[in-house]
Amino acid sequence: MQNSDTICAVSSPPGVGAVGIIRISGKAAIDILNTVFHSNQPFSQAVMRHGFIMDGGTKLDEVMAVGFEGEKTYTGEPMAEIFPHGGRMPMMQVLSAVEKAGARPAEPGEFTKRAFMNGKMDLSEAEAVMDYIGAVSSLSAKSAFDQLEGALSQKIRGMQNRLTDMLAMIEAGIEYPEEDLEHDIKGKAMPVLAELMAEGRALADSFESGRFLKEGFNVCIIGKPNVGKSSLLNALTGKERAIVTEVEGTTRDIIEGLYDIQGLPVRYFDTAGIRESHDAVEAIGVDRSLSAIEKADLVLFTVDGSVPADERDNKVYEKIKDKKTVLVLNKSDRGTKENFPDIKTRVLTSAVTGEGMEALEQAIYDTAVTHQEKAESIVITNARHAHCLNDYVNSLEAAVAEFESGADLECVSIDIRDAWNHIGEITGETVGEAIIDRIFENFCLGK
Ligand SMILES: Nc1nc2c(ncn2[C@@H]2O[C@H](COP(=O)(O)OP(=O)(O)O)[C@@H](O)[C@H]2O)c(=O)[nH]1
Ligand SMILES: [Mg+2]
Repeated sequence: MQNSDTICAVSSPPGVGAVGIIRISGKAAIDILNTVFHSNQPFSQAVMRHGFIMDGGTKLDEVMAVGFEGEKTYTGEPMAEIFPHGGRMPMMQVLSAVEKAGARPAEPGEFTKRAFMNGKMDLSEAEAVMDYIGAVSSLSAKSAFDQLEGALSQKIRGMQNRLTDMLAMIEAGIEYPEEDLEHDIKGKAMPVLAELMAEGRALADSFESGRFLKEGFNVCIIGKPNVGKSSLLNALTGKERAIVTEVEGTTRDIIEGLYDIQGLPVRYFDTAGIRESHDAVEAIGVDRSLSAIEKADLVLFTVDGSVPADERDNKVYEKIKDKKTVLVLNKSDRGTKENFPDIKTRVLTSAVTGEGMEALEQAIYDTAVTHQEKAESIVITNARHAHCLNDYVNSLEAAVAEFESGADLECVSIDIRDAWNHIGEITGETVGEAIIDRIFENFCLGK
């Protein structure tokens, strides 16, 4: 499928750089390139040329440029790339010359949308492009790149193929009812259905930790004043972000730090110590701490472990009881007292000597990434995909229930077809235009 119009956009990041990139895609890409770009050497497929961008008789810029005829391009249609000087004016002038020569400005994500429409990549691969660009840690980047390379698509296609085989078998049963194949079919289909369901569930469940790869794992440092929360933030991120003093109520706003534990993006929130405060600013800080608890994926409940817990610690514990919690017994350099025996996951730390920091990081990592998920090589990082997988599992469950209740093979086949379609939405095979548009709208310009 070819689009009738040719699009163009700045593909390098906004702002000033040494060299910029202007991309052109569509039927007229090479003609447009040849109109604006003048070189001593003739055009040659996929060969970078030196030359000048001309607007009529006016030289606008001295650039490198390259053109790709045919369909073996990112978008699956002819493309050209011009590398002007990376300033605002050179880029604007070259872009407007390209537009004057017949290209129209691209919409966000339109290059990748064309790649999808032209069958160069499926929807999950296209979505992975943006995830890869936006990846904040090495694990996020790896999982996005695997998806971009088709790891998820292959897995989905494998599941679909097994469903297709099963459908063929069921249809034979529907077509030749006299042969009484129903019992045989059920016997063969049930174990496969169980297997497919388990795989679907494992994938859907991997979103539990997979979402952290994209959004970051939110870790909130909570405790009464002066237990060493800000010192912990500084020790964990290796930066002096938060002010540390002996004065209670020093931290009044939420201080955030993004950090990487074994490739997992972790966002730490240092908060105001929770206590009753008559100071208006501090009271707002305490309110913010309380709402930060709500959003936290994990709470580091921090106490001064060198002294027994007091009423103020108990009050803090009341607020976080329902959250996933690691108890941090800080100030271990001054000794330790037994505290909060109910909390199983606990780490002794000293923000001053650095003792226990690695153990604390490991405890954080282990809460985010469970063992089962470590074993599952493909991780779902996209809520849309998790949703499709849940629908898929539900349809397979319905198929199993129908087999069990002795329903018509027709009914079973409808559910299996539904399951097929639900995972087809991940690769885009069975997805509607509105969803496709919504996905690409969120892309950046020029991608
Ligand atoms: N001995 C010792 N002092 C600490 C430790 N962590 C923090 N402190 C001190 O405790 C005081 C309060 O620390 P701060 O990080 O501001 O606590 P916050 O109010 O919970 O944020 C400061 O004087 C820190 O130097 C620790 O592990 N050991
Ligand atoms: Mg503080």
